[in-house]
Amino acid sequence: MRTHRVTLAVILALLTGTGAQVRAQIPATEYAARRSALLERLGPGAYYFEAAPPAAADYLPWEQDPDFLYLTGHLTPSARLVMVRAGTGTRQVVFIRGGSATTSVWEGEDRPGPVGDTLELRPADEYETFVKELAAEVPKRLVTPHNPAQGGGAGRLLEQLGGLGSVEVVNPRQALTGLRALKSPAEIELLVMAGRITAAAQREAFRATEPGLNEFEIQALIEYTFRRNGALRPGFASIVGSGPNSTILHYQQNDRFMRPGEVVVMDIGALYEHYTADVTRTIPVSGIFTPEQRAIYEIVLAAHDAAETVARTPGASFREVSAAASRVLAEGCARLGLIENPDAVLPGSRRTQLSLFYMHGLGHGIGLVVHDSMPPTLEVGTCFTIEPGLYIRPDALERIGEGPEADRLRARLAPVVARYADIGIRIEDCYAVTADRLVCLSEGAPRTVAEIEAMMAQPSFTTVSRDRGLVESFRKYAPPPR
Ligand SMILES: [Mn+2]
Repeated sequence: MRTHRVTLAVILALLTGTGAQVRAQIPATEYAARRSALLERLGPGAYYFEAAPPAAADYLPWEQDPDFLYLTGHLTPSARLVMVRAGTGTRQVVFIRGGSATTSVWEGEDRPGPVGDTLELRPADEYETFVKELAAEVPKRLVTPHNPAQGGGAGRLLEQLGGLGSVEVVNPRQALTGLRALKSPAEIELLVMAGRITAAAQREAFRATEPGLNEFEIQALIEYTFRRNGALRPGFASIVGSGPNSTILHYQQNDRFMRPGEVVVMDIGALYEHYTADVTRTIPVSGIFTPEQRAIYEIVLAAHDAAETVARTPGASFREVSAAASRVLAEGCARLGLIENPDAVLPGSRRTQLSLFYMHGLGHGIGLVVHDSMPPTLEVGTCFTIEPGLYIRPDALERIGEGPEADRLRARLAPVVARYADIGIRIEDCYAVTADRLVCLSEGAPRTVAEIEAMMAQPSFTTVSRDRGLVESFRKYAPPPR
């Protein structure tokens, strides 16, 4: 409790960029605690985890396996973690490749794991000897996410313990998902930084967006803002979708020239020390919302607010948070005539009419991956997103179904769908539940219509250095505009 209270002050200082200088990182003791928690949950046996293999070619970027990173903090490819719990004793060993003069030249020195960790470090080529010397009293239980039947390090360990049939093989996936669902104060600090940087990128994008720019120019500005503030890279493929692309949920070509009178959806997240934020804003390309865009926007914003209000209630379940948002979306769509009434379903189906325009869940956990695990109720340590959206795609009419009743509904909705066609709106923020309150990690990104329009009127530093001729020449290669 006390730790969380101290941490809230730190979080607020980080959010506002004031106060104590904090080196945000996961302490070695925390890695040890994560491994102990896993051993506690899954009991005696031999545990085997493998780092991600090297990239397919040495000029390609490499990423560590999230579970391996979670348990060790090591950023070395092909490393192995072996833990043995037998009787009252536990051994924890990491096998890493020994640096050679050649790897130093090509790849630099290996980054060691967290300073002060209690893990025993051994060179990779001692693995075989270690396995052979494993005491006979090791329980015949192998905990590993890897398939030992496929050989490799896990297979070798299985063989030593007695082989398939005589050894119980346990997949730790579910236990790790449970552990990773709740974030520690140190993890929340990293997510705070990820959220702050992502919000800064949204603000730069607001200032720069204008008709005639290409989506990739906004993407470049966003990712430039990530890196120049210390983020490693985007935590997932950046989505910058204008006009009809605003209604494609996971659009990522980002190569269309934006036109006046359209909206642009920007769904982005900075990866900071391997923890990713996830923040979406939707803005009018021309700087002012049209009445139609604004009508949809205000519904999504109201749904977002309703969800956030429920999320602030101690002990709320995410299902309740989600239901609050769906209700507001349905009522708003009914008001505009996009659906017949808030509870209306599709003819001959149990699916709601709202699902024609809102096709995804309200949110998800965030952490080492953008869709990380989270518990069903918002306990202290839960880090998650709220992201309602409405997407008015002309093909919604085709998804109504077949038959006379469907045809009648299609005819009734067609003019309304035509009026709001190609408007896609998503508003997404990320949150952390602390002992004191729900902290919005992305509050630096303006959200209301007035705030957005005011910020879009501000000058951007990028306009001066844009090479218009170079960018315009892309039209020659771009797909024909819709
Ligand atoms: Mn998301």
